[in-house]
Amino acid sequence: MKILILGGDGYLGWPQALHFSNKGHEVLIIDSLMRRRFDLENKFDSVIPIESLEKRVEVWEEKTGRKINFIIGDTRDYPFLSKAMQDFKPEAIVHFAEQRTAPYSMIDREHAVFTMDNNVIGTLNVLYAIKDFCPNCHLVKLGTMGEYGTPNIDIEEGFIEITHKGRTDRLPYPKQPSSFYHLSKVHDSHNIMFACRTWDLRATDLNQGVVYGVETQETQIDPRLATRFDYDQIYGTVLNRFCSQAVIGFPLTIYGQGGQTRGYINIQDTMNCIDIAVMNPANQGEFRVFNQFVETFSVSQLAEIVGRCVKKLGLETQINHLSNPRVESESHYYNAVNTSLLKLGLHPHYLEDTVLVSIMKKALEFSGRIDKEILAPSVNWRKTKNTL
Ligand code: NAD
Ligand code: USQ
Repeated sequence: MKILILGGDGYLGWPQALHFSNKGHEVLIIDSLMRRRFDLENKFDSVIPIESLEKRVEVWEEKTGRKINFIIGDTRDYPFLSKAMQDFKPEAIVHFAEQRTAPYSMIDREHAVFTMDNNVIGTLNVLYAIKDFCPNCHLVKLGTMGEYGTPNIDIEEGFIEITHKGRTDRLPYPKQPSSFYHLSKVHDSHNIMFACRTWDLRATDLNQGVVYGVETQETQIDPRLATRFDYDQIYGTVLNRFCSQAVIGFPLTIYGQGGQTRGYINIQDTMNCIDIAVMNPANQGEFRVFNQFVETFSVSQLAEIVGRCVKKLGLETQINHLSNPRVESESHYYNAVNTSLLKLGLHPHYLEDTVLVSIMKKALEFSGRIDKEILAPSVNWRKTKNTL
């Protein structure tokens, strides 16, 4: 199958490209490298050293004999995107190419505007390019569980059946996101649903939970194939951050009470879920939503597990309840459905102690690269101007 990976130089896009290439698919990566530019501009870096995209594909070919092509370009550049689509003619597009953090989108007006422009306009261009050049191509789009927020009722997969004044309909599940980043995903979902209904396109919106872990079957083939391991206050997700903090003895940064509960997924399961979505495409005209996570934890539970596991490496850690820089519920009901991917054959990897210890061992190996200065959160949701 011809698979286009948008955002294929990122944390998830790179191992996903390897995953599909390893299975014999023809893979093309498009990436604007905005993520690497952000690190260079702000002196942030991945805990695990990562190679340039050019080197990555070179090593992949050297190790496996398989070729992955790439083009540096931005989804917002429509002439560029449409040419790439016409030349490659993908049968599936996996779309990771967005500004993907909540704190980034809340730094100030400029970062909020960039997030909306990059994500919403980029995705709109992808929809136009599919309609104009390959209308049968299946779009697999990375959304987020954060689109739903934390309602006081069960979270369904994309849609909810509502009876109102005696009449019943299946409607999009109400969205109550908690950052401009998460809102950009809501806007994307609406645009994609509209395009499927109006132009008969087909798409799967994967509402993914927080991802943790750094190794997949393919990245383990050679250290130069490693994917990024973010731990900083902007791009680091909570469990990867706690692992990095624990191995350098930095008190774990729980924001507020720590009752914030989210869905979590191991990076290897992300690869498998996306594989399942691509191999079982939506029908023409169908807009499908899968909730992509395998288990839920509160932040406090994660801190407790990390504290227990780091002891197995002979280390101790403390917990620090910081004043919450975000505006979010710190104690709430959370029960989300995630059965679609399981029904299609997902065999989940759960957060066992051995898994966490192996992530921490990786962080320990490169602990000299962890900069304490970029661990503490400095983006406050209540302010319109924040400095990093
Ligand atoms: P990442 O920032 O590591 O990777 C995204 C890649 O897309 C980067 O390489 C970046 O340079 C590229 N990119 C961004 N905007 C682009 C544009 N306009 N044109 C071309 N390339 C562009 O992020 P990630 O963690 O790999 O996340 C990938 C996707 O998965 C995102 O859409 C994110 O919202 C979603 N997601 C991630 C997580 C997580 O925990 N990491 C959880 C749920 C959903
Ligand atoms: N948190 C802490 N301490 C920290 C970091 C985070 O307590 O040091 C808390 C946050 O306040 C939040 C929770 O942990 O309540 C999760 O935060 P996060 O930064 O790990 O995740 P989030 O901001 O939601 O974003 C991440 C990814 C994003 C993806 C989302 C999935 O960056 O791309 O969309 O996870 S979800 O959370 O399901 O929306």
